[in-house]
Amino acid sequence: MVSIQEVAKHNKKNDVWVIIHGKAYDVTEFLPSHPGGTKIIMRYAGADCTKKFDPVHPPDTLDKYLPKDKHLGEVTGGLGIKEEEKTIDPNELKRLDMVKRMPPLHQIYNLMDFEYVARHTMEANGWAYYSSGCDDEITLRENHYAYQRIYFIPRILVNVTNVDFTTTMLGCKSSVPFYVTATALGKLGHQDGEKVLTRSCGSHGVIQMIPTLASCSFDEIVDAALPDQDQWFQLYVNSNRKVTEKLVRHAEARGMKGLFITVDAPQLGRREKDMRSKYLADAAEVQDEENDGEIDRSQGAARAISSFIDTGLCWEDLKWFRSITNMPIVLKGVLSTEDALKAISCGVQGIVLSNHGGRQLEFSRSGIEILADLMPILHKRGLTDKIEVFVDGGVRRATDILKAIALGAKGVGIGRPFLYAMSTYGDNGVKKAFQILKDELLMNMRLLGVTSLDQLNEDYVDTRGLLNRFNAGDELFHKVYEPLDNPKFKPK
Ligand code: PPY
Repeated sequence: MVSIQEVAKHNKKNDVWVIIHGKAYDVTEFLPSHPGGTKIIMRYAGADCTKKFDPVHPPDTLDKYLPKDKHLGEVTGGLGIKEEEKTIDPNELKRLDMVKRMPPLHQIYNLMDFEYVARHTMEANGWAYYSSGCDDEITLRENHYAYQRIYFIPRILVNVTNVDFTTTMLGCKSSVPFYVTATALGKLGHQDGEKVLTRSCGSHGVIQMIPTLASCSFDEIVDAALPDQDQWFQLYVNSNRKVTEKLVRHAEARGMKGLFITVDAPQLGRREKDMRSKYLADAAEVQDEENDGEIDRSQGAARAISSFIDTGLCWEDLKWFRSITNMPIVLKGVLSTEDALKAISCGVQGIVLSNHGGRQLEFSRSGIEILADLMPILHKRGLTDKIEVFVDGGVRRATDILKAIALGAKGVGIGRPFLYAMSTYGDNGVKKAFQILKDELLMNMRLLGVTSLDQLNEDYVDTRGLLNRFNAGDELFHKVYEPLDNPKFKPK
């Protein structure tokens, strides 16, 4: 046991204690190696940092990374919450008011509606982190627009009384041809983080891809699943390959049915909404830095934790991955036909045509556009059976999913919309999002004149407009899309 008064005394760089969930920790020696930098810890030196700590650290972090003798025990004498902000920002007051007046769930009709509510009710940092794209967000918007340049060529007079949209992806049965793709830091949106997605997937027969950078620990997420619920694991390759190997072996031991190696993020893209929001939130800190000349400006939530990712990852490493796991290996982030063909020749089981939700390389093409290029080549070379092709980015409607399936995708990854459903209405929100997509799938398959997904092919879509990249003028999208901001002038 240690008193709160005692903890408060340890607030200097050479002697730092913090309180997390009512327990004190000596982080002095750990300070220089904190992936998020020293500044953020120093802001909470001698005080409670639970609220800042939780969204970005799985609960087993302290046990894993801080030696036992630095765990100082229960704190007595009060909660120790440092007074953070003296005046509440008017935007925050407006947000809190809107939280109280959230539309009831029955008024949510489509996935954009969740995004609209999220934009107005999520905490600023969480919204900025989830919604951010890279640079000018041209790619982020293009991902969505690209689907609007494809039109359907339906068939009539087909008996569509019974429609079946179940499918199999990487050998896993799924109730739908989409999966919840990996997105980091679930606790920025909901206190239960990724477990909300797990539970909802369980109740709807949807596959979840568990992110390396989840807010919950990997085991917590697996434990939240039903016994027969299939999950995949998304991997950020750590430069310390021992750490990577341990993660992969553990994932396999815990029953993961696919290993999705992220290959498009040797360095994190520049997400300026995230950076700017962080900048504003930490304005006081930056001010201090300007005064003492120590420049360590916040880079946003994402860049703060990305330093471990191996910039040296390359094609040769795939043999090593094959030697340490029997899980199907999928490369997530393929953006060219050339790399897709290379992936096949390396013997991986799948690829995801993805530009990381428009968060990495600006002006990378949308997954759906690359799919339309790639599949005819695979057909011509007789390679379609060699690999499962997935696509993600910009999907908001079942029509988007059906276009991808018609063009040869095995399944479609959806990320942000489920985060927004989770952040606004929790489990019920995510379940409703699944149900909306299921209803849309049923209706649109009937209207297309197909009763199962394998009947769809490229003859059902007109892609002639696909390469005319232009802004399709989608009204709902423009209402939820938050334009990039400019710097703020100092207050008078
Ligand atoms: C992303 O933000 O796009 C991610 O994929 C997660 C992430 C977060 C922080 C560092 C690296 C990747």
